[in-house]
Parts: sequence; structure tokens; C-alpha cells
Amino acid sequence: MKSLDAGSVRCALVRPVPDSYDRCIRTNREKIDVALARRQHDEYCRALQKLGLSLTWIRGDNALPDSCFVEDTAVVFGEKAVICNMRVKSRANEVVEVAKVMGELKETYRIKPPATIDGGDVLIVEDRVFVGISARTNLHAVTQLKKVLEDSRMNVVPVNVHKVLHLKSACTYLGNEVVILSKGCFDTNVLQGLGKIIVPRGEEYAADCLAVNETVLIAKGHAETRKLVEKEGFRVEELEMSEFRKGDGALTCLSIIL
Ligand code: CIR
Repeated sequence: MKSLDAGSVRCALVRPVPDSYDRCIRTNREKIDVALARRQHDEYCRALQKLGLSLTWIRGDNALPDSCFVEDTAVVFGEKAVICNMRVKSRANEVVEVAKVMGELKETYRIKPPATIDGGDVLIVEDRVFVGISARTNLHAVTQLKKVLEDSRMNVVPVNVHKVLHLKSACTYLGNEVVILSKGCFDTNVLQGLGKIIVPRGEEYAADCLAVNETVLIAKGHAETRKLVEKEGFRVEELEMSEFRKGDGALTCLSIIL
């Protein structure tokens, strides 16, 4: 099966930056500029469109400060979509609108308690599905995902995650069997057989890249990482992500690629 994170993709779900975004869950105290976050989100959306994706918008909701991080609400596996059960209470209702839209597009399944999962913990690499066991995602979710995918060729592999919010904060798939990662956050032996780009120290944030139709979007200001990705033969575009970084989010978090 071809990867859903890379290769040829046509549509992305996105959700507007809410007025309340500066009250999102986060681990730093830097002031968030919501208007600037909106401009960066616009640039992000424009970049996806330029790379050939059409956008499907989820209705915005100012009562959900983290709702622009739509990746965490659902995961798509070909014609199936799994709606997440999000552990953090203030985010749990984000799935309501996403489930409505997804129900029109895909055969949907729900992750149910006691399982909790955020989409940012699910890294799909061809027929392997790595699931970060993190502060947000537990082993019950792995069991339920395995059930959803039991009639597919996909192999679900749990991976303990440390130091970062989600597995994809530390590792993303670029396509052509190459992943990019920052060391020290999970056991990289699980990635056996794959090409690996290790982000240099100080550029850890750049490990969350978004590969779309042969182009890799990376966060602006990571020159060494850019060189490494280009050396592997990928075309690279940079996007300013300062306001999403302050909210502990990165490039993959702002969309669900279908
Ligand atoms: C949160 O803590 O849930 C949000 N402020 C950030 C979520 C980022 N999402 C992602 O990495 N997939």
C-alpha cells in the first residue's frame, strides 16, 4: 500500500485558527500573536494548494482553543478513517465536527474508552503504522487500531515516546522509505530498513515535516536540516511556524491529508 503521508495525495482537511488560540494547551509562556498565527495558517493553506491539494474546511470553533491542530482528531488509512478519543478534556469535542465531515468522505471507526489517542502519535510509513505511546495515547488504542486494520496489510507497532508531545513531534515520513527524526525521543530500532535523516542538535523542531506530492514542507530557520533533506533528493519549501511552535504544534498538526 502506498503511504498516506507522502506520495500522491489530493485533499487536506484544515480548521481555522480560533480567536481563543492564545489559550491553547502549551508548555511555554511566550506570547502568542493570534493574528500572526492566522497569517501563517493562510500561508500554510496556500502552500498545500500550490502543491496540488484541494482544501476541505472544518467549521471553526472559538470554544476550542487547540482546534486548528486538526491532525490530532482523526487518522486516515485509505478508505477508512479512525476518529480519535482525545485524552485532554479541553480538546475532546474537537472530534465532533471532524467526525461529521469525515463521515461524508470515509468509512469511519471510533476509538473508544479506555483507549485514548491523538492523531499526532500515528506515523504511517507504507504498510507500517507506528503508534506513539505518550502522555496522550495508550496501548488500548493500539489494540483498537489493530482491530480496525486487521483485514489490511498494515502492521501496527507501538513505540514509547519520551520528551516530546507526540511521536510525530520527533519523526515524520518523507516518502521513498526515508524518515526524518530527532534522536533521544523513542527507540529508533523500530525504523529498521528505512533511510533516516537525523536532524542536527538545535534543529529538533524540524523533525516534524509535511511531505506533499514530492515536496517536503519544513519549518523556517532550520538550514542544516534543509540541506540534509535536499541531499536525499527531496524538493524543500520552508514555512514560518513561530506561532504554532509556541502552541507545541508543528507542520503535520495543521491538516489531515486524505
Ligand atoms: C496540544 O497540546 O494538544 C496542542 N497545543 C498542540 C497539538 C499539536 N499537535 C500535534 O503535534 N499533532
